[in-house]
Amino acid sequence: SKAPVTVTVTGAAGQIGYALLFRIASGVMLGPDTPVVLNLLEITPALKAAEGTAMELDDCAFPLLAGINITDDPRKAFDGANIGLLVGARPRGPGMERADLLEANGGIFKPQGAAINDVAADDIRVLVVGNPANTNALIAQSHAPDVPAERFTAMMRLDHNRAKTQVAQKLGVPVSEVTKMTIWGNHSASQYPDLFHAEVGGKPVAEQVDQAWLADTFIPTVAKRGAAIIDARGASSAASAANAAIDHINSWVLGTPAGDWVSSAVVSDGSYGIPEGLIAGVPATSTGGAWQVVQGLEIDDFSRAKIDASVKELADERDAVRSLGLI
Ligand code: NAX
Repeated sequence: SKAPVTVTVTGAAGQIGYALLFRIASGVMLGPDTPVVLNLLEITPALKAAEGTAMELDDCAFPLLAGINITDDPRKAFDGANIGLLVGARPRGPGMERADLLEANGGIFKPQGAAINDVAADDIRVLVVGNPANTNALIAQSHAPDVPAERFTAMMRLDHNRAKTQVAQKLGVPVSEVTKMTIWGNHSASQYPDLFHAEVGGKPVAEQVDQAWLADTFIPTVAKRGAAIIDARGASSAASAANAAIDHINSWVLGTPAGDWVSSAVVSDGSYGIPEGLIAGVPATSTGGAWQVVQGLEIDDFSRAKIDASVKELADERDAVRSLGLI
């Protein structure tokens, strides 16, 4: 049988971790033939809670779960890791300035990047979920000089899935009929969900909805969905975020379907005028375990302005972490 894949999950005792680990262990992320070892990284005060989650994982008797390790040491957690899901992050507290937030996250993602550099497996693939996800991914990537930069990604897939469902509900079609969705830029309120290239029935969605709905309802609904969930649930998105992380890794490792693409934040090669090195959401396919940016899409003035605004926010975040000495 196949050798187990080691999956490291940080923030494993948090609410996304709780929604994520059981599904990874069940085989939905890497497929029904791939055993997994779960390495759970937590801060010291949350180790006991992580142990509780591990007890429940044991109690599921998942046939594919080949082992669980729990630690508060990133160098143990990433030892031999093939996949890293970086979920644990420092949320913005009351009165916290942006620089404080970036600094606090630098304290998390710098050592994790360095540990990945030193002890992870050669094929390590990293998805950063913890916010600000794109910039946290940039921090980790910049501290892993021996790992190919393209192995560090950030999550746009929750926004992508949200956008697909908004379109499906608007047009009264199954979500599976919505293809070629793209979330450009930053996983933040500045993100740009693009309906000029998304298709239903082989035709651009933008031709099937009125411009006012697209600009004044659809885009803000997708961009502010996280806040709407908090308002309704009294807690931030967890199961949907975990689901999106699983989708992202599944697409990356097992490939995207022919004739479609997904949204992934990857290290920019300069495509679409996105400055090289920024980790920005783009349309992407995956084959052979590597992302390729979908090339050649025509970008009209409306989209150009939206993409540029979100990318500018990413460039500003990069400049801020650079001036703080975090990259
Ligand atoms: P929780 O607060 O429930 O869990 C976070 C966990 O991370 C805690 O158990 C904490 O002890 C742990 N942690 C903190 N610092 C750590 C460190 N240095 N090493 C290891 N573990 C550490 O948050 P949860 O709801 O699970 O959300 C986690 C992150 O995902 C947040 O940053 C959140 O903003 C982000 N999200 C990102 C999304 C995306 O689409 N990219 C959507 C959902 C979510 O909001």
